[in-house]
Formats: sequence, C-alpha cells, structure tokens
Amino acid sequence: PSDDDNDTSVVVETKPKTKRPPLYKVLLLNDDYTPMEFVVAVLERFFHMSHAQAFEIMLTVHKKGVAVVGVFSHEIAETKVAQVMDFARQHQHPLQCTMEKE
Ligand code: TYC
Repeated sequence: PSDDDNDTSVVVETKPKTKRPPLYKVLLLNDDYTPMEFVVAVLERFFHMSHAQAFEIMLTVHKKGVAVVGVFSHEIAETKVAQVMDFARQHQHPLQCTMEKE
C-alpha cells in the first residue's frame, strides 16, 4: 500500500554559536579650540599611545575632522568616552569623544 505523501524532508541545522561580543570604535572629533598638546596628552593618558603615535592621530583628527582612536567592548568603550569627556570638561576644553558600533 502506498500513501500519497511526497517524500519531503526538512533538514534543521544548528549553527555552532561562538558569539563574540560586538566591538565599538571610539572616535575623537576635531574642534577649533582644544589645544593640540591637550589632545596628545589625552591619547597618551587614556589610550596608552606613544608621544609619536598620539601626535600622528591628533594631526589626523585636526586635518580630517575625526579618527578612530581604538576599538573596544561596549563597557570599555563607554569608560574611555566618559574619561575623555570628564577630563576635557575639567580643563574646560570642548573636545568631543563618541563611540559607534563597528
Ligand atoms: N583643531 C585643534 C587646534 O587647531 C586641535 C585639535 C585636534 C582639536 C584634535 C581636537 O580632537 C582634536 N587647536
């Protein structure tokens, strides 16, 4: 006896889920008032750059308007942004630092 079902099979596959956490770019923005030396000091202090590296990134921001200064987990990126913004405010500079998902 034959039934009239067609032989249709559904293959359900499960992806091996090795979920990496999303990463966030921390961006530094140019402005007309923050002294170059202050930006260099920020990059040395909070992003552990050498003086030469820090100077190079500062010049990139100055010329292009923005640069990525690091890529971090959400929590670390938030901390870096807060540290830079607090430090800039303490010194009354308008320096802006933000983060965005990579
Ligand atoms: N444009 C500023 C100046 O001419 C320097 C500067 C660089 C400011 C980078 C902010 O993120 C910045 N003094």
